[in-house]
Amino acid sequence: MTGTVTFGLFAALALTVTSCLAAVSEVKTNNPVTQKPGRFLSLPVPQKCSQRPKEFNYKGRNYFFSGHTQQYKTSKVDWLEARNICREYCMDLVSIETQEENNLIFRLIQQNDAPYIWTSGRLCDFKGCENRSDLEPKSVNGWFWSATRGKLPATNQTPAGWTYSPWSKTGHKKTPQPDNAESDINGTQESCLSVLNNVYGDGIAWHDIGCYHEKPFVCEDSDELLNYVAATNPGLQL
Ligand SMILES: [Ca+2]
Ligand SMILES: [Ca+2]
Repeated sequence: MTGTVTFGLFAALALTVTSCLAAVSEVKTNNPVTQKPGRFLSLPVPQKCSQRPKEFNYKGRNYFFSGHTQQYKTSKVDWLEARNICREYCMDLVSIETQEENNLIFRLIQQNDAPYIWTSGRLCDFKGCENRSDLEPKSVNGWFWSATRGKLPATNQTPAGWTYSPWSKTGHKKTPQPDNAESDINGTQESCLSVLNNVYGDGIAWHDIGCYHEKPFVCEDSDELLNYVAATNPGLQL
């Protein structure tokens, strides 16, 4: 029984690492402007998990905004670095599954006048995403939350259970997001999901952005990493 549980945890972790390696190789190969070779997904650090910042709790998960921590108060980092900072705390970049959770994040941005934040949203445009008809067209059906590997609703309609679409109606090209606008400028794919605060006179809204851009971030508890660290560190307070 214990063996099965342990195997499950390792399998889950291996899957995370595998999907991340694919993401890393994508960042490296598709963004020549911003190549940072040899970057991998960070593993959780039990002591950091135990002492992770718990700014607020929603439906049993803790969150924090980097701008509210001593250590990352003024930090702006690229998407992968942001994920890795969160992951060392047994968290990951925020995944926004519901309108209620989105409202919480929008309010956090508004109250702090934050210009933008990273989320774990990612376009499945790397190795392993080919030949997946269910993800086509990619700009509509190809987005997922890296933290949970859950798929995002189609980007061109109001998600089921929501009263508005979180994606901006405008951007650099004055067309609805996601627009992959930077591709036309320098060939960089806009493969990461950021919430921008009125950058295009569009209020607080979701945008696809090149993953190399440096931004503050919001971390959310990762069930997967917390379960893994709990199972491998009996008695650790999490
Ligand atoms: Ca979430
Ligand atoms: Ca865009």
